[in-house]
Amino acid sequence: MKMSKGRTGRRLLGFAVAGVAQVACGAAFAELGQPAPWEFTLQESATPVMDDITWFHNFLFWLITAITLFVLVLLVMVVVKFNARSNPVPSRTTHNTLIEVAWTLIPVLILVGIAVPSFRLLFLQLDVPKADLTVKVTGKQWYWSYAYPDNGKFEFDSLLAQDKKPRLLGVDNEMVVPVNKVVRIQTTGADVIHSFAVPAFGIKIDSIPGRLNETWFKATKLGMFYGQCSELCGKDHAFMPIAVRVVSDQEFAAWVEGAKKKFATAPANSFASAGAATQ
Ligand SMILES: [Cu+2]
Repeated sequence: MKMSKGRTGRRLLGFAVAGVAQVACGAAFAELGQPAPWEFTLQESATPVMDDITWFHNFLFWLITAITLFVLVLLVMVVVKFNARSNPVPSRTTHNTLIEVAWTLIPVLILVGIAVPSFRLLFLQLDVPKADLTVKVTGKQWYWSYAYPDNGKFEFDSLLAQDKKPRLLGVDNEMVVPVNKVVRIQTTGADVIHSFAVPAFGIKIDSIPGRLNETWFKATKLGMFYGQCSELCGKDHAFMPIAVRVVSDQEFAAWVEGAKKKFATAPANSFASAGAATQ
């Protein structure tokens, strides 16, 4: 189907208006701890590590934008000022020491400027501080198991709950952690490689059979935080969400007491013990 120029223009204008409206609404729709419709930014941060990731992402974004615009301006200048019509007798200049030093040195300085916060962030992620509690996360086809070795050695399975909101993110048993406490995550896979990822916490770490990977987070906000398995692990890869509830110290202590009893006898626990038995 052929469109007239006017119609194409109107369509483009329509898309542009819709885009701007979505940009304006994107912030309004953004919800803590979960994705939002038409959201295109990073999820709102809930840990110091994610604060740094967000800062670094924005820093790079503006840097890249400035470099791209600078190169665009240079290209436009070349096209306009130095084409055959406006510049019929080209200069035969081949070297300019000052410019050559500058275009070597300035990119080096820019890369060093990127490297410093980049390495600082890497070390922040990789150096696990003294942990207040450890949660062992086991990825299984296709659900997660959480064990709390510091809090009474109970383990439970967390499966997708079809009836819960948000759709495809709600689970039957959430992982629960206290607010403002350093939580060490130790993760492994029981069958194939999975990946434990919670965007608002800035963590994503592979759960590999036969290995114990380690990461950490310190949630500074109360609420529900969702993530998903982030390594293709089989047919139900998309249906093994991660749900973390961040609560106060008192609520956490109460939850631990309840969980010890609930998961000592819960039938769902057979999944966890079945996984352990086959290892
Ligand atoms: Cu998986």
